[in-house]
Amino acid sequence: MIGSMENKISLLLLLVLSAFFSKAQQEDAQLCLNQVGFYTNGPKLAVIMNSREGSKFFIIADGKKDTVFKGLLGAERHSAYSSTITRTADFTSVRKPGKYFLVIENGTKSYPFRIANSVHHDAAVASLKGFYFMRSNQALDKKFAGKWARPAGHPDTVVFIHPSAATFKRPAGSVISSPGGWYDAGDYNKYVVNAGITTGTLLSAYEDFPAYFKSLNINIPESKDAIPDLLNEVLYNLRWMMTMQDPFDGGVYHKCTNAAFDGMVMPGVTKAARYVVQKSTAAALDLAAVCAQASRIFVQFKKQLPGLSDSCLRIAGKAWNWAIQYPDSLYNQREINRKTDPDITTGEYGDGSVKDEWLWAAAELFVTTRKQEYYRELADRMSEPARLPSWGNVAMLGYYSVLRMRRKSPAVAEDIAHAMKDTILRIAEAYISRSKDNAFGTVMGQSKSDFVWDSNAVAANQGILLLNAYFLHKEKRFLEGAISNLDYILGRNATGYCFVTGTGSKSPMHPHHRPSVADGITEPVPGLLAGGPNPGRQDGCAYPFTETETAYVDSDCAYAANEIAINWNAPLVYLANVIEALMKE
Ligand code: G3I
Ligand code: 9MR
Repeated sequence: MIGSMENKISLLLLLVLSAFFSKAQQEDAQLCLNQVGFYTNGPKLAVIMNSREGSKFFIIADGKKDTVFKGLLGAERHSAYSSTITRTADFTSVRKPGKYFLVIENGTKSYPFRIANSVHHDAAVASLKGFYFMRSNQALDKKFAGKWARPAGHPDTVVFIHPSAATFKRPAGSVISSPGGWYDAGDYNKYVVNAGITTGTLLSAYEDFPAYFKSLNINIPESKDAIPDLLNEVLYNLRWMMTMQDPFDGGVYHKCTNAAFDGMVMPGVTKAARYVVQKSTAAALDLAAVCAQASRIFVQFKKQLPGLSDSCLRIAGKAWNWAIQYPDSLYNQREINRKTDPDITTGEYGDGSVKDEWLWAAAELFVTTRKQEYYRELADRMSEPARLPSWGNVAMLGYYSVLRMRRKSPAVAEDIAHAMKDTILRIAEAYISRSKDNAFGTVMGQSKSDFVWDSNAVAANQGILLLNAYFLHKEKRFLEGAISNLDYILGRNATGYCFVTGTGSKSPMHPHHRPSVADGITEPVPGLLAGGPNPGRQDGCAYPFTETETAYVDSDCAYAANEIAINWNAPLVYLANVIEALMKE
C-alpha cells in the first residue's frame, strides 16, 4: 500500500506524463487482461501490448482516485506468433476485494475488473446456461431466456432415413422421430460425434465436483426438481442422443441434419426436410461412452429417473457390439454424396481414425461395469498415448474417467493407470515449463498448432488437462496454469477480446450464430464461446489481423473464427466451474 501523499504524486505524474505522449502512442498501446477479474488469493497478471514508453503501472480503485498499488512492468518480449511486443504487469499482491482498473504511464487504462472470491461465478453459470439457449425443440421462456426468449425450433418428429442409412427394417425415406438435443453450433444440425465429447465433458465436470454442481442453480425450467441443473441440461441432450440409435441393430446415425445449411434465420423458420445419415463407428463408440458414463451417474437418481440408468447401459452395450461388427464405418461425406441423393453438405465431423473412440468407450464401459472384456480392450489400446481432447480425439476422456475412478478405488486398473498418469503429467509439465516463454504468460499459445479452427476450445481443454494433473499432484502451478488459460479466454490474449458473449467489457457482438444474427436483439445470445484466432481463415472473410494469434474478427461472416459451438462451451463450463470449486476449497 502506498501513502496518500505518494498517491497524489503518482496520480499527478500520470496526468503530466499522459499529456506528453502523442495520441498515436496511446492508441497503439493496448492493455489486455481477464476482463472479469481475479481471485483474492490467486495470480493477477495483465499484459501491455506494443507500448515502449514508461516502466510503471498503477492499480486504481474504480470510481476513486487512489492508487492502491504501483508496480514495474516486466521486460519487453516479442511474441512468437505475431509481431506483438508485450510487457507484463504483475499485481498478484493486491488482495483486497473490489473493482479496479490498471493504468500505465502514458494514461492508457485497462477495462475495469474485480478482485473477489468466487470472481468467475457469473461467467461459469453463463457458460452452462449457454446450453439452454441451444435447445432445439423447446420454446425458450422469458422467465429463463429473458430478452432472448423465442419459439421452439426444429421439432424433428419427422426425420427421414437418408439412403446412406437405409436398412431392411428402416428403408430410405421411412420416418423416425429424433426430437430434442442442442443445436451443434451456429447451425441448426445435430451431430452425434460432437455431442459425444460435449456431453462427456459436462458429465465429467459433474463427476469431479458433484457437491458444487448440486448447489448450482442456472435458472432453467427444471431448476426446481431434485436433479442438479447441470444434469438436467445434459438430460435434454442425452435423450436425443439415445434416439439416434437404431433399436433394431444398435447402430448409431452420424447426424440428424438438413441436406444443406439453413440460412441466417431463427430456428424453425425454414421447414427443410431433416435426415438421419449413415451409421458410423465413431458415432456408435461415442454414444457408447456417453451412455456408459451417464448410466453410472443417473443410477444415483433412480427415484427421480426410474429405468434411465439401465436404458443407458443397454444402449451403450448395443452400440459397442455394433461397432465390433462394423469397425470401419468411417463417415466420408464426399463418398456418400457420390453414391446417394440428396447430397448432404452440412458439417462432416468425419474422423479418419477411431482408435481413440475405442479407448474412450472401453474406458467408460469398464469404469461403469468393471467387466473384464472392456478392460482387455482398454489395456490393448494403451500403446498410443492419448492427446489433448478435441471432437476427433477423445482417448484422454477415458484417461480422466479411469483416474477419477481410482481416486475412490485406488486398487483398480493399476497396470494401466501408471501410463495414463505419466501421459497427463508429461503434457502438463511441458505446458508449464513452456508458459515461461509465452509473451502473454499463458499456457495457451505456446505452439502454432494451438491456433486452429476452435483455438479457444484448445485453451479450455489444456486447462482441463492441467486440472487433471492437479488432481494427481496437488501442485499450485498446475492450478495456476489452468487459471492462465481462463485468463486467456476472458481477455489476456493478443486480440484483446473476452471471447464469451455477454461477459467482460469487450466480447463478441457478432458471432456466427443464427439466432444471434436473426433475432433483432443487439446483444448476442449470452454465455457462448467464440472459436477464436484461426489463421486458417477457411471462411474467406475479411480479417483486419491475420497473424497466427491475432487472426480473429468479430464478424458473423467469419465462421472459422467467430462461430460458437457446444464442444467449445463444454470445456469452458468445466474450466470455469471447476476453478470456482477449487478456489473455494
Ligand atoms: O486433421 C488436420 C490435421 O492433420 C492438420 O494438421 C490440421 C491443420 O490445420 O488440420 C486438421 O484438420 C482440421 C480439422 O478441423 C480437424 O481439426 C481442418 O483443417 C479444419 O478445417 C477442421 O475444422 C472443423 C470444421 O468444422 C470444418 O470441418 C472444425 O474442427 C469443427 O469444429 C467444425 O465444426 C462445425 C461443424 O462442421 C458444423 N457445425 C458448426 C461446427 C463449428 O464450426
Ligand atoms: O453456418 C455454417 C457453419 O455452421 C459451419 O461451421 C461452416 C463450415 O461448415 O459453414 C457455415 O455455412 C456456410 C457454408 O459452409 C457456405 N455458405 C455460407 C454458409 C454460412 O454463411
